[in-house]
Amino acid sequence: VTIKAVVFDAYGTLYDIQSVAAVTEEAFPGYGEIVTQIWRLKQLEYTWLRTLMQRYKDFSGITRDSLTYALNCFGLRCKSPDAFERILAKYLDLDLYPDAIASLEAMKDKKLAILSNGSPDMLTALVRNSGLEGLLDAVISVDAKKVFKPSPEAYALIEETLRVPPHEVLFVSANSWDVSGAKAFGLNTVMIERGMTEGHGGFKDGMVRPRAMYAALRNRWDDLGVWRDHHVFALSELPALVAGQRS
Ligand code: 2OP
Repeated sequence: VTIKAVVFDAYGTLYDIQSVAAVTEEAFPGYGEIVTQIWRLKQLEYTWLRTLMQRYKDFSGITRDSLTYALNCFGLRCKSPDAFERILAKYLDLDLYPDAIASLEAMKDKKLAILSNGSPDMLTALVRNSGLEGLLDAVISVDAKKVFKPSPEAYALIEETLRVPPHEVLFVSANSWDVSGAKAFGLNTVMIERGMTEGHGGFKDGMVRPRAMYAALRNRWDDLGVWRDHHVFALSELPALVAGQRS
């Protein structure tokens, strides 16, 4: 079967979530790095916990709650409500990975979409601000199902939206747990591996940098009993992979 659709995770895959570090550092000098990492770790944790608890709250609310958690860890207070909103606003205007646009353009003959935990308002803003609007056939939010990835119901939205069956879809994510979820559901998968080595470089004299801790927890492959189909180091490798893809 030929691949008919390529579907991307958003945060961490097309968009660099680490790009919030500058704005958190500006607001809280010396804490930008640690706040950034705890924010993202908690954000994902809350999606999983709320899905298990059947207490859905959209990703916009979860992103807010997890930023509050991260700031509270260090007794950090925003000088004004504006400052909090300014940090949060970066999530609507994250940096695209530099090879994203060229890679999507090179795969124009396929259906292209995002499937993300992000709420529709967040994803609409993100896609518009980054200029991806014209390149995507669909921007799919798990909000339609009120569960987060890696719940199978979330991945089912791909076929429901694009009308392409799972075995003709290539799902791309830099989040290992997301690749596992997609593979368990029956999609073809490719993991983008980024920053693996930071885990080693960031550990020195018994001290670990927050970003290295994040990388150790989230950038490595999790063995959850399924295996990814492909493995790349950058989005720019995808067009060639898709062109040669038969399964
Ligand atoms: C996503 O975009 C949260 O990275 C995850 O769905």
